[in-house]
Amino acid sequence: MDFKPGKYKVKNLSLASEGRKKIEWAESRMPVLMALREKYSRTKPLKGYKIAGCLHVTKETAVLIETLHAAGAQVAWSGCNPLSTQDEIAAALAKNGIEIYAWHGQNVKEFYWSIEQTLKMKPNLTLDDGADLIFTVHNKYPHLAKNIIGGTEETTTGVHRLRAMSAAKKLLYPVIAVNDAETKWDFDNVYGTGQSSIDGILRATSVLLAGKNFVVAGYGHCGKGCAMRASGMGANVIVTEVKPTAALKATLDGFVVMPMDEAAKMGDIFITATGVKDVIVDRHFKLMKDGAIVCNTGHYDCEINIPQLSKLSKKKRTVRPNNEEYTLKDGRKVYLLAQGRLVNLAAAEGHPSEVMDMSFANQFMSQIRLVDLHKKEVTLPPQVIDIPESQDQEIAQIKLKTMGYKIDKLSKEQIKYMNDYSAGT
Ligand code: 9W4
Repeated sequence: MDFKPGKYKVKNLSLASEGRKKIEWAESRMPVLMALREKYSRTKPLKGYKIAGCLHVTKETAVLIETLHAAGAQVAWSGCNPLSTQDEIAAALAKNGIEIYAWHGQNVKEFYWSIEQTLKMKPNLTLDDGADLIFTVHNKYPHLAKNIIGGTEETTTGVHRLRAMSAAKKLLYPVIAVNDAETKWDFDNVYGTGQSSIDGILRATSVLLAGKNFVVAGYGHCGKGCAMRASGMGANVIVTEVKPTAALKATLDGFVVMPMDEAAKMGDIFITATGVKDVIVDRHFKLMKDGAIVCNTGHYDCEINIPQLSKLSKKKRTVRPNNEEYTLKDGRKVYLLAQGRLVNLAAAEGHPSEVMDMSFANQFMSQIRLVDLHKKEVTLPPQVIDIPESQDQEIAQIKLKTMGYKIDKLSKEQIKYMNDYSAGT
């Protein structure tokens, strides 16, 4: 471990050059954040502001951190999941003078120790994924809240917990719900999860998707993304659902819909994306074809009932990284990927940088917005604050521009026509 109090604690500083190459690769795929860096490194609107951040230490997060830093902020960072920190990225950031406390495989004590180190700077802003940093301030260091003008939160779960806190009037400062930006959740869930889940399946199995029966459980945004991409690679997609409107959308999108009890007999590959438990259970394993592949991309690892699969099996062995072969008592084999955890994160690299570009541009713009309002002496209530529609459109517009696309503009007459209720048909 490399430790310099007040500066960093990371696994191994000598990994820095490997990490830097990965960060540079992400930079080349994150044009929105890089355009914002270019713009705000000139005016440095965050100068004099201290940001404590608690978010997965990945190559994409590094691009966000260095953009905040380039815009003038003093930054201190910790990871928000003990298993998601990439040590080479943490090393590259530490080497570049970013205050960071993060290493892969932290225990619970080390995890909170790291968060607490970032609070020693007495931050003016917090940036969270899962709200652990905000909770640490509220539960253990509430006196720090008086210096904090606001925070931002990345995920659905975090926003959900913060709304509950706000309803109970327990929130000490305003927090912007980055998750609820359309340029965040819609693109993350459909395009990010869609591609990275297929990526995880292929890395763990290297099977041909063309001609396979690919069963997607759940046709929410993630399920839709997986179905769309599997179909694009030539698989026959079958969707299972409990919600009539979602099932109807799946059929109109061209997919076959049926209950899991029927799909279980037909599927070659199964992916769960529902958010509920026990989607694939023992009666389904009993029906599956020999060689069936089963995985999950929903948030919880209980969508596939693994204890029941183990109980049905006489033998289990790892055949490839993130791929376990269960031999059932009648000799059939079922392959479980990434131990039923999120296959896109455990067996692949999560959302592609191009998708994180928009999520993190929302983080960056929200931090800028908090500082802007503070400078204008506008006080936000200590509640969960939404991203304005204009920020979503601005980020989408920059993304389009960096991709080389132009779009049309409404004329004054068109706007007038749209808003004129007297015009009739
Ligand atoms: N990563 C994660 C979490 C747990 C975990 C045992 C071996 C989420 C979003 C972003 O949660 C994240 N457990 C693992 S690997 C693993 C990875 N195990 C468990 O067996 C493996 C996580 C956001 N994100 C992207 O999606 C892309 N860049 C990003 O910053 C990152 C990580």
